[in-house]
Amino acid sequence: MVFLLLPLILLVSTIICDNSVDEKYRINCQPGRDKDPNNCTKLGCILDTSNNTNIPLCYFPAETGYIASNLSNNNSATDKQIILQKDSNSVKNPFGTDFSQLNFTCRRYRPPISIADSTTINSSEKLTIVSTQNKIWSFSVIRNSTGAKIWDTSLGGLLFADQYIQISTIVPTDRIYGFGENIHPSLKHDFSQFRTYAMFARDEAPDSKNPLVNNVGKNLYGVHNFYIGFEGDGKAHGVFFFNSNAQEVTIGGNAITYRTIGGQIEVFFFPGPTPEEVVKQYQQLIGTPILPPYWALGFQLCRYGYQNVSEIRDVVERMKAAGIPQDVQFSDIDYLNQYEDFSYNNDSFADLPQFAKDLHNNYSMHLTLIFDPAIEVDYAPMNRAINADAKFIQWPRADLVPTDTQNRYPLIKNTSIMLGKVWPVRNVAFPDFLDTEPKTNNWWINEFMLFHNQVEFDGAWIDMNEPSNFGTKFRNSTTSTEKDDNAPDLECPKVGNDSKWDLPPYETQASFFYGNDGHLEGKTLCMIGKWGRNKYYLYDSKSLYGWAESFATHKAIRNATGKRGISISRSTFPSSGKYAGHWLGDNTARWEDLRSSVIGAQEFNIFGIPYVGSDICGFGQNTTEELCLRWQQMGAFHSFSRNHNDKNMAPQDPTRWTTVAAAAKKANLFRYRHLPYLYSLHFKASLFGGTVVRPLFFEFPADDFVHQISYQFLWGSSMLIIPVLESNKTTVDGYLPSTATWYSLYDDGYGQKVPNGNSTFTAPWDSLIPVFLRAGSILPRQTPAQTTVLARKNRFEVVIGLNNDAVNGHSIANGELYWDDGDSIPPADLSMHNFYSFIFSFDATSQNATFIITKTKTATNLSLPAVENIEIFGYQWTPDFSTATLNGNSTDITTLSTYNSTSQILNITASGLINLNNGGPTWTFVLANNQPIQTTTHTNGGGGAEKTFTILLGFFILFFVIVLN
Ligand code: MIG
Repeated sequence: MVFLLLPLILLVSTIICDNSVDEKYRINCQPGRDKDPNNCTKLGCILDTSNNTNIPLCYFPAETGYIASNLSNNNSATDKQIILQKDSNSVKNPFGTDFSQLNFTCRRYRPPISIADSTTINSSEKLTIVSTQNKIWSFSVIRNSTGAKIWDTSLGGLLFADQYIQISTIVPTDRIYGFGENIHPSLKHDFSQFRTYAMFARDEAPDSKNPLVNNVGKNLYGVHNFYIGFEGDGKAHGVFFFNSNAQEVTIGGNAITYRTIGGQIEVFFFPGPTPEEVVKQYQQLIGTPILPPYWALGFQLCRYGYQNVSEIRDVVERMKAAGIPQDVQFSDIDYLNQYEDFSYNNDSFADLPQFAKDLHNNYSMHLTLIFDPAIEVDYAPMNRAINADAKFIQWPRADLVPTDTQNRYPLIKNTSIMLGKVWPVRNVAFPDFLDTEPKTNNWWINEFMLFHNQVEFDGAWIDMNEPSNFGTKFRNSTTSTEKDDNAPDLECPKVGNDSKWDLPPYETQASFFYGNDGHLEGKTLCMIGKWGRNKYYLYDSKSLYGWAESFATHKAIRNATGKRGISISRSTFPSSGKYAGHWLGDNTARWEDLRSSVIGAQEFNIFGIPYVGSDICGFGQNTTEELCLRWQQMGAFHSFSRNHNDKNMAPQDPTRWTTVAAAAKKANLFRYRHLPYLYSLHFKASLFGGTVVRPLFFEFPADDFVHQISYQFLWGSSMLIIPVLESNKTTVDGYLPSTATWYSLYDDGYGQKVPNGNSTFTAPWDSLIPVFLRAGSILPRQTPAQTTVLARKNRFEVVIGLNNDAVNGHSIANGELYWDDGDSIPPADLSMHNFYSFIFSFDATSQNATFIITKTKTATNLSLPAVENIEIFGYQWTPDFSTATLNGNSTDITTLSTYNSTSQILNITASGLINLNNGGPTWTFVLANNQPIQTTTHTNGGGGAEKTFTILLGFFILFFVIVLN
């Protein structure tokens, strides 16, 4: 050993003299538990003896990596494979032996990875991969049109051992958004410190108060290794790192470093060039988001710790009496008999079946129930599973099975099922949702159907699917095990070769974050466990568990209910959005958590899961009146809008305080009025891909200021929301992008133009939070009601914000409506679904105003309420109501219509005004003006019109695979 060390030290001292790396391009050589500087140079890495804790002090030499063996200079690598050879002079992988040979391949889209929607791709923007060799081999991903480098791996650091893979890239700007699931202190990443975000699905409550410990952000429930980045000229691209092992990224300096402990490096690049196009392109790969049923956009109420059905009945009644719109009532695990899936407590929840019927019949409401994946191993559903040859996560070999535990349960004693322990008294088994045969999923679906025959639930809330397990221990560990327990703890192998799964050479921050006793098995099953009928180790695939359960439950809820249904999953992975929505997990009733939920919902829209929201008023700890009020106001603007509370916490449904009840009522009524718009956004995202709740930089990428904004967001391109997220405020500071014109949609100055730029907006408790309509937009809406089922029958309305940036004296606006029955199961190809779509356009001059509705798609057997109200902001002429015509025939609007020349709000109201069930495909409404009352004031332009979708897609996959000799 001494012999070997000497040359190493010599080598290292040379490196220190010659090769120190600028802070901005450093790659940490000691990311694990060992931070001892004395060990740094032994690794062949470079030690910086300063004490700046914001940068890596022990880092890889720049020449770390591979050499290409078949590369001519400046080679465009698009159509070829490059054989990479580990550079013998390069530093050794600290966490295993690097494979000596790698295959680098880059090529056009390769359709069938299991999550991919295959599609034909056509792109106006193109990316090229150029690989080069100086001392070591590296590559760049370059945008053809501008030459911008989206990725550039020339800083070195490529390592590839069996259980430690690393790649680093220089990024063009610090405008990088994404990666998850983590709590991020801001929407845009901060490159001023080297921050590492762990990605490994885990049952871990978000801590928004201390989101980073020593610059590490812990891994929450899901994994989304995807980001949107910007180049210097404002063009956006996307990068997806497709890998399901425990992994992490370090963001800092001018670079991003990826580390994963298995699988391969497979990277997808999306050329944009706008953020919304990036998301659409990403969804061409992972699938577009599920279309929720219309009722799932209504307000939802839940808590952990309802004692019985009558307590739930009471809260539903209180909500109704207070006039607070509510569509969905939940029940948490309280309803279960001994916490066993597909059962209900015959005492306290004996009334559950009748309650479900009453919700449907008497309240026009829906019921969502919780389902945990873990199945107690000695009751009827397990019996049926065994008989159906359904599979569960299992030990890979018989000698690993703890037979004393197994023997407790006659049903499974001869199996190698890996037994865990969750809520039920006895041990549990985890369904193999990646079963290579359909047996397990069919059994799950059948259980849903059988249970639905008893309780007519409508939605499925799938929790604990990281999967979460309580009290996992190491076999032979010093921690004592309680053998006489009702359900022995799971123990994972800690010694010998089998320990390589839970104790790999590099455990990732997913373990290090949780102290010296934390390892990969923490709060979950042993990594040696296998599923996919004994095909995949959890080590490689555990982060897919929530995805797989979502896939199965999506089918189960539809088969059981015969309707569209919806599932909400705690653990997610890319393409989960195709099957389920997500709630942001066990937050705390703190202002920090309210704030971080605003970032979280925007990020999940980027990840392709737009049906997302937080536990309104906060899950853990007792909330306060003010926090709950502000959270109800903000949460009314998240697609999944649910108040949820932990067991033993004081009740926090909005009726608990008169102020909160009033605020929730007001916010929900606003939401319900605008649901046709929100639903249309979801519909379009499902059809074409894209976001629903949208960060401001999506719409205004050229505005430098919006890149700093974390806490405002948009509905689509047309509605901007500025929530109040701090205590003791009756105003909120906000920013309205100056390339658009904005109208107030809330109490203060309703219908009036609002100055753009930075402002302070009024926001007392009894007002809506500030909401603005982008000029140039038309939003479909509908008179609200107590539930969406009732509201859907009410008249349609439209609100129009005129863009008065006159082109030849025209004031214009545009919009869309997508409409279906809201509850039926659409075909896999949503474009074949039975739905209506309409385009709205409005064009006014000093002479007259023309409002045109064009039906672009017709549904059968679906009648639509009439459009009976048209509200127009920024109308600068006095109309003559007697001149109104529809399709050339005079129509009477004189009784109820109004025009206010001061506010410039024109309100056209008439019963049965535009009947969309008859005639068409075009309805043209015209109204003449009397005379101009004032000259046009010029405002800044910027249309809010939804852009027509064009598929611009051309991305490359890079991936490295081990060359098998
Ligand atoms: O270990 O079902 O995130 O929403 O109320 C806690 C009880 C299990 C965690 C979920 C939370 C739910 C709770 N569950």
